Amino acid sequence: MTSITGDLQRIKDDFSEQLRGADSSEELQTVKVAFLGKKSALTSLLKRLGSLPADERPAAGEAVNSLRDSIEAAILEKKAAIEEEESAADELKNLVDVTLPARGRGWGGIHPVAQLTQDVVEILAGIGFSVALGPEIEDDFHNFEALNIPASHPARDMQDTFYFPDGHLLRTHTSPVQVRAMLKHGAPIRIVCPGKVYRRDSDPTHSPMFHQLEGLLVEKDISVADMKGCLEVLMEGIFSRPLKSRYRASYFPFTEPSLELDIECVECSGRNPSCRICKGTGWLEVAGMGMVHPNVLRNGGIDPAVYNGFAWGLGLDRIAMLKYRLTDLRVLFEGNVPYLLSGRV
Ligand code: 2NL
Repeated sequence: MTSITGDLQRIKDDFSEQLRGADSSEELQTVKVAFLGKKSALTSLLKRLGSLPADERPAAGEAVNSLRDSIEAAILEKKAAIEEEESAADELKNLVDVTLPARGRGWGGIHPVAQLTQDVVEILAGIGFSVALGPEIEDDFHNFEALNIPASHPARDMQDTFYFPDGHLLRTHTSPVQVRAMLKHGAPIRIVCPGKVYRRDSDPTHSPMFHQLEGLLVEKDISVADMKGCLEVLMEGIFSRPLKSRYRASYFPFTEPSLELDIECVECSGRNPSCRICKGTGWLEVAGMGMVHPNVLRNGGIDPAVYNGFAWGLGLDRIAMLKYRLTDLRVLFEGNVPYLLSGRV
């Protein structure tokens, strides 16, 4: 019995120590196998009982079984404690902090050309203009013929215009919208026509698609002075300050007389001989215009003996560049959202 008592004490101490060190379900399982499994010291002790003298066997057996029971009980107790701890830790890990702010969806922004279009439309609404829109796929009549553009005009060339096999084309300016509006509504009329236009042109300073904005006013007794006044309201509105302007004689088939408008350089006001914007000229070309040609009025169903008026056209991309101080036209077409939203424009 003495030898067994010592063994039992050693197993008991050994177990106590290892149980203390086990603090996960896995470690506890290892301890359980080590002390209750087939290869455990306790099992081999049980096997040795048979070799003891008969009178010692009952007490020794009882002592071994009692230790076995207390080990089993201790393991169960520890198991419960560990499981409780583990599930508490698990719960903590899955806790949701409902006070955290939502992830958000990122900010949307208005494209510079869209912003400028809105601004121009609003300025012109203030002096009686409404917006007119039309198709981007046009026919020869509305895009060229009605505008007094002769069959021989270079703009009609395959080299400059995108044609469809059936003779339709991508509009090369927004003028056809105005032709359609004259035919539909007649005179008097005050409309502004912003939109995409297309030309077979692609290099660092030309995009095959760009944005134009044209305006048309047809009433009675309209003069070049009315046209100039209108364009000056527009330019002052766009650049948020009065700017000097000058007009140069020009030529368009759809207007007579025809003029081009230059405004004072928005960068240097003519004070910098090496200005990168005006190239030292002090002036920026911003629009073409003129008194609507009688043939164009007629083609629009309006009697030129009764009504007259003016029209203008300007490139929105170029004006957006000037207004927002962009140095590269391409940023307007690349769709680089982080750049467009960076506040650079
Ligand atoms: C330019 C020149 C211009 C027009 C567009 C127009 C439209 C009708 C009748 C007469 Cl329906 N004219 N539009 C007139 C003069 C110039 O644009 O340099 N655009 C970028």
